[in-house]
Amino acid sequence: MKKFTSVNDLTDIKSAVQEAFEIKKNRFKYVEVGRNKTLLMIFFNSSLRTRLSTQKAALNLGMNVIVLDINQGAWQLETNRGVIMDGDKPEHLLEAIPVMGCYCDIIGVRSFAQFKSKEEDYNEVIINQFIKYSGRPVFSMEAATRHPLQSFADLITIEEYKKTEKPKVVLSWAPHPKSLPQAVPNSFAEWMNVTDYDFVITHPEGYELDPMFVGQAKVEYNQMKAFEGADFIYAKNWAAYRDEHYGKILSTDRSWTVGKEQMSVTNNAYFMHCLPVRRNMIVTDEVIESPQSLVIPEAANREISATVILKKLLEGLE
Ligand code: AN0
Ligand code: CP
Repeated sequence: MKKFTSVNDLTDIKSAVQEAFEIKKNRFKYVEVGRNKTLLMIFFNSSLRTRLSTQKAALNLGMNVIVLDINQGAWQLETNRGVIMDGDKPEHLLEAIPVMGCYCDIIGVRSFAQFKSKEEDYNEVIINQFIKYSGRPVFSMEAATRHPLQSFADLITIEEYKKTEKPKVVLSWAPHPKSLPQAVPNSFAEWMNVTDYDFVITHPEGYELDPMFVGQAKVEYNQMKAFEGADFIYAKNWAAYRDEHYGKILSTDRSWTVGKEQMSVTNNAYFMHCLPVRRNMIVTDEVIESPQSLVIPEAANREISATVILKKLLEGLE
């Protein structure tokens, strides 16, 4: 594999999930694969899980790891070409990227949607520049429109816990006080759409996602109705995508907070969230602390998804 920015970079999802289960049984099985190889992780945004799980995955494979937080100690980077750099940014991404490529074999990038321009975000300008100018295989640690390492871990988790062949999986919007990217729900939908699960998306009107990601999913505006008979509830907030509302908060309606009442109409569903989660905004204490909550095993599977992907990227090195 030469890059990993979406589900489309995996040729065979089923075998990738099988490989994940194999690695979960013996996570050091491929400790020789990354010997003398260096992973560079670049963060433009904060992280707890991605930072730790990806680093752990690299260690599982015998790699060395370097981590750089652009906003803590690096030069502030100009990202637009043609700008007269007389402001507060001393370095341009166009030099920084190839320099970063000199010190490593594989690069992971976290660069969230900035909500300044929908076009810029949805063209994945930042991570695409890494792909173009670093000379290294690049993988997403959540870019502007997708978070594939998360979605892969989510799929592994559902495959581990499902009780029927084709579970009903519901992605539900939930309220949040800040504007959050669509990357997690976009990506989750994209991965669910390559399974044969019964996949439903529910959100208030105005929160429609890019149809490219919604695909064949059912969209149901009534959350209670969507939850009926569900086997998995996947909660997430996102800001509006559509039109002039792009990046805006249209609702903070706490009747959408996932609580006992909503869970009671499900098929004793498991609760999932990528974390970090705001309790009693997205989900009540009661639901996240219940035995049906998978948030910790889901986070644990981030190490597994990252190990599979890094292994594939290492195997693709010339
Ligand atoms: C980020 C998001 O919603 O994309 C990261 C989630 C993994 N969440 C926050 O910024 C709170
Ligand atoms: N789920 C996830 O990616 O968490 P972090 O933002 O903490 O990395």
